[in-house]
Amino acid sequence: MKTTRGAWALAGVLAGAAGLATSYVTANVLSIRQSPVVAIAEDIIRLTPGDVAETAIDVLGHADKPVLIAGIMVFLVLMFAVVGLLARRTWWAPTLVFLALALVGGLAVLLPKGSGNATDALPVAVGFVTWLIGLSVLVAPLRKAEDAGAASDDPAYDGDDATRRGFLIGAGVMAGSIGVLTVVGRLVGAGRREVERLRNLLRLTGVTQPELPPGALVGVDDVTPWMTKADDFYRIDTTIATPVIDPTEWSLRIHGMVDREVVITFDELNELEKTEAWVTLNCVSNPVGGNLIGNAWWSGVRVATLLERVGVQAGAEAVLQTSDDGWTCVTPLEVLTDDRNAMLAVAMNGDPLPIEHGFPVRTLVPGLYGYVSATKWVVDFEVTRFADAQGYWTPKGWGERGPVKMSSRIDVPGSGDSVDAGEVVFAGIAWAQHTGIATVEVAIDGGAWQEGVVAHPGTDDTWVQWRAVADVEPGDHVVRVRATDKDGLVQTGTVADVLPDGATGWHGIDFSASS
Ligand SMILES: Nc1nc2c(c(=O)[nH]1)N[C@H]1C(S)=C(S)[C@@H](COP(=O)(O)O)O[C@H]1N2
Ligand SMILES: [Mo]
Repeated sequence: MKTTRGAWALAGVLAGAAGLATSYVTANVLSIRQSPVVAIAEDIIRLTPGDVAETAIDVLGHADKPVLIAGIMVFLVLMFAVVGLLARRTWWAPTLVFLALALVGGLAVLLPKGSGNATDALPVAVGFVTWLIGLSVLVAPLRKAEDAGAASDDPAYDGDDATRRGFLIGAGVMAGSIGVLTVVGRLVGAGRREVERLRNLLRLTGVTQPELPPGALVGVDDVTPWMTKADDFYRIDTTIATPVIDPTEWSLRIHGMVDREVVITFDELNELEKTEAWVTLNCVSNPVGGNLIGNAWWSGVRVATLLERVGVQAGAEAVLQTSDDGWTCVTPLEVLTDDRNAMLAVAMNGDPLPIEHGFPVRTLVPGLYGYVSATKWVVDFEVTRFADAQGYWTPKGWGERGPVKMSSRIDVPGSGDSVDAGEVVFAGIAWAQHTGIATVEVAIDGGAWQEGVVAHPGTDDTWVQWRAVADVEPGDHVVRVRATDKDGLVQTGTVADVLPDGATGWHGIDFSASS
């Protein structure tokens, strides 16, 4: 033995722990909801079959998550020790193990796609790089000792004292850094934990729980659920560090072309009368058949109420909205003040807005894409003219107005599914917010359009579920869908890209039918 196995294992454990520490700090600095280890724990909980999970909760009570996290840590420490031992022989085996662990972590963070965006994977990337650097730094003296021993005639020779000191110093510095990073990570994360606590304690007035509107369901399993849960709601924003706002410190300033400038606090907003509605929000970047769309029960204060307070001056056309993180958009005054009840939303599906979806206040305008209307973490309204203001996305080539384009999607059968030939049930969703969907048709293999059934939810500001039945011969087929809105406009089959103002074209899927 030139160097002890223990030293190599220790090098692996320390490098591994250092990577966990840097990823933890990164997650907290960016106010990301979960560090990678917590994300893995939550995914395991979510993917655990119900009966197993119930037994675990019976046995462990509320400790189930901490116990799971502790278990993951023990597993990781063992893996890191193995990595250290592997490093004695090769460089690629430890790299592969770290890579595999990083991939699992990255997947765990990005898998629940509702809650995340790409920056959520940054902590994992930082941790991975730390692992590689940490390991190579720590094993360098061990390798030197090993080589020196091999070159020596004395079988007991295990390198000089300087080399051993090198390893001990490296290991000590790394252990100390891990301790410091963990403390820093906790301190940095305290801000978000405190705001989460305040959010849980918040008592909102005039906010009711969502209730399924009669007639909203088309009665097909596997069609997109009527309500999108907050955790499943797509997330799009340009922020790197998620704004974490204490509601007692939040305010909205309304100024510009107004008679009296107003600054409204969260308490004042909370006292005002609420409007509530089912509204479907979608992203201009949603491709045909894509899922950057969600439907929720929103509660908030009408923007019109606040604009009446400030007195909008003649000649004003729009509001330049600014969020806490500096993102901006310009929204036409007419859609902010007409009967569609554009709102400053404080609740989503009956709960205070999730931090990722704009806590404590965001704007919501039925019928407009999010990029020109749905400002999360909104703090400033400047009443202005289109000629005098520009939002974040318009100079980058996106349309100035951004009204939602009618679209429809097939959910059932799934792409590539096999079904029984004969009468096949197709189902999905269609939307034309604030105009409303009248009918939906499907066509098999480019044949005649056949009308389906639309489940009308009693509002035009949401998606609708639809279902259609068509006779299908055995073989491979493609089914397409198109909608018609309540103005009689038929959804165009002309294919347009998402840039500059939303995709068009018919969604189609391939499926096969067997006799
Ligand atoms: N502050 C802020 N608000 C924003 C954005 C943003 O980048 N920053 N993106 C907008 C876009 S493009 C969309 S589609 C919606 C998405 O809202 P969601 O993340 O709650 O689904 O938020 C809008 N509001
Ligand atoms: Mo968007």
